[in-house]
Amino acid sequence: MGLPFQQLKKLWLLYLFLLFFAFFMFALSINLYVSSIQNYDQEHNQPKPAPRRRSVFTRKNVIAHYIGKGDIFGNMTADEYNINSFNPIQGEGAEGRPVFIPPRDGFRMQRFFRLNSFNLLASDRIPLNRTLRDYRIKECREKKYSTALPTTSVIIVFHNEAWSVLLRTITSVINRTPKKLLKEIILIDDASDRTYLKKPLENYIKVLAVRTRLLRTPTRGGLVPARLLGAEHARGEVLTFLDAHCECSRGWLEPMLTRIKESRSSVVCPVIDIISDDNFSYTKTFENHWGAFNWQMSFRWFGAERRGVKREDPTTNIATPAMAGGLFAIDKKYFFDIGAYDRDMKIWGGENVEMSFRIWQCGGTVEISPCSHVGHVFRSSTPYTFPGGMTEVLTKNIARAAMVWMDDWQYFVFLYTSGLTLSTPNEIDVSERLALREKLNCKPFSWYLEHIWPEHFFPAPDRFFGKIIWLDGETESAQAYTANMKNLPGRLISREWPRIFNEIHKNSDQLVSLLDLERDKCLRATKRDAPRTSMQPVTVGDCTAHPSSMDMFVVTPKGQIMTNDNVCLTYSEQKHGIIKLLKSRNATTSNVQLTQCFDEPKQHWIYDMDTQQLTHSQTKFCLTLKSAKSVRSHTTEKIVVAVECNIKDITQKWGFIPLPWRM
Ligand code: UD2
Ligand code: MN
Repeated sequence: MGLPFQQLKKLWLLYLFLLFFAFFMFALSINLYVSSIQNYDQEHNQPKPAPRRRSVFTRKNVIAHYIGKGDIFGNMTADEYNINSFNPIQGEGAEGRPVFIPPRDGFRMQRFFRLNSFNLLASDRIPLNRTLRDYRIKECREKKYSTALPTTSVIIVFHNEAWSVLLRTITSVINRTPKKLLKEIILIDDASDRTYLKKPLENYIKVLAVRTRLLRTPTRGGLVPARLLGAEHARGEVLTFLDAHCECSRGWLEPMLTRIKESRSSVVCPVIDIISDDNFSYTKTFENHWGAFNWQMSFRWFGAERRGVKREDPTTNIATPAMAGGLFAIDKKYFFDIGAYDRDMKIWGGENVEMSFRIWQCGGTVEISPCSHVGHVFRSSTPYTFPGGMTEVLTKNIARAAMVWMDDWQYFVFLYTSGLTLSTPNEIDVSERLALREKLNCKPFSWYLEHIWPEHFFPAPDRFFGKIIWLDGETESAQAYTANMKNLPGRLISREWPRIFNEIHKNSDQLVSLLDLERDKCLRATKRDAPRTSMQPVTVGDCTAHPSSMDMFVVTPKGQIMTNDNVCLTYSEQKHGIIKLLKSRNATTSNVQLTQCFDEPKQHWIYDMDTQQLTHSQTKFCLTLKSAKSVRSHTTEKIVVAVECNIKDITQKWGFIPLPWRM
């Protein structure tokens, strides 16, 4: 006889509750751990997924799995990470669909996640030749490509890559590339220690339908020396580089080769689609995007609509100031002529920015082909070791790029990138690369900013860069600031930014010396992370010693007040009706927000050196500091809003303190 129904129900509920509780605690601990390492990652160049049509940056769910190199699941044994557990199930992941791991394997899934910072169990269930949808836009699908295209060597470097992921990359290349164009595949093993990457891999590639060679670096040097080794051995006319965790989709290669045939100094990247690190689903990325980098020289994606670029033909390439780095095709001869790679860049990072500067400044172009789609597994952390230390290696690579290509702007990098200082250059020798720049007769960095990335958010000689302080009328520096500015000859014709910048620059030493970090209050972002797709209000708080970027701003001659990551001070009208009602309960709501820059009047501001008011150009409202009660936290918060101007109002007075950024 079984238990009575009521009792069974209770037991069942208890069981459900316990299950839920255990899951909740688990998720919580993961979440705490993740947020503790996320800050680190954010500063360290982790390329974020490329933009989709709607906001994608914030959507990535990183809660339900383990990230990083911790020990909460115990150390993995060599037996565990050497095992090749590839066990494909027919139809899994077909058409780029996600894979779900049965609950009984949940623990194993978490445990093996950390090996590669992606869900290995999911990948191991997907056949190597899984099908993908056709992700190209109609115009691209209909396009006819010449059959007389140059041949290519596909070069894939890897360090301890997972078997199923590496081989799916290779299989997708073989299956979706016309044989005539694919000269060979070159794999470069960057000193991996996984046993399945030794003899088993050698045997596997022997029988492939396309000639595949495996080279090994003598010691772990990182992706640059590994790619150089591959390039030196390549026999194709074009080099096509891929990361070891990609899937090429239909028609991926022809558009890139077509463009290179047409213009051999064009370096072409595919649209990088997103293969989920969680479930290996393949998600198409919105074509209309381009890449650049932020104040820490980390690569960033931006939407093309912000560039005001209207393309008549949606199949034409999009020029991009920077490439993500992993996936691109380049004419082989041009690759060597233009200086290949900076061989002294170690392990990971910086080489993509260096190459982008070099190509553009020395006469080439970097482009994204909207017709070429390749998926890549974006990860939230780096799974492998960083011999020499992550920060040291990465910042040194960045420093090398800055010293060779950025002219005056290199000091900005040394001053405001954590891990670098003004004395860093003394430890670095880039003479060979400077000689290359000389030989190739390359253009200056100012040209690059002006012509290739005119909407950049870096300081420039015709811009203001520094802190915006609140002149509360009481602190000594506020009074001194006012006194100083009153004596400036230009103040009566002061509503034009170029003149204001001029006055500020002329008096910069004096103004800098007025800044009292202990007592002054600075206009600043409320959150550490730049709002790349959403908005965040601004506040006034303690000024920070740099290199914090929370209270550093660039002002352009048009009156855009920009900060790191392409974020601008924006006037946005309050919503009406129910939304307004709901929002008004939250004190941090304001009609002034930091949000993505686009060249529109609602992001233009005017300053009056006489009245020290900062005015929104359209509404003529003044930037004002307000105290408001937060309903949520029951505390008084300071927020910055835009309201009617009042010349006597002390909460509307602002001053500009320039910061040094070049020598
Ligand atoms: C991005 C690029 C990557 C590279 C990097 C900056 C994309 C999709 N990826 O980071 O190609 O430009 O930015 O450096 O644009 N590897 C080695 N040896 C090492 C370290 C890495 O061979 O010591 C391999 C690794 O196995 C992989 C490739 O280099 O195949 C790129 O590394 P990643 O996938 O960790 O870089 P990712 O995608 O985060
Ligand atoms: Mn990668």
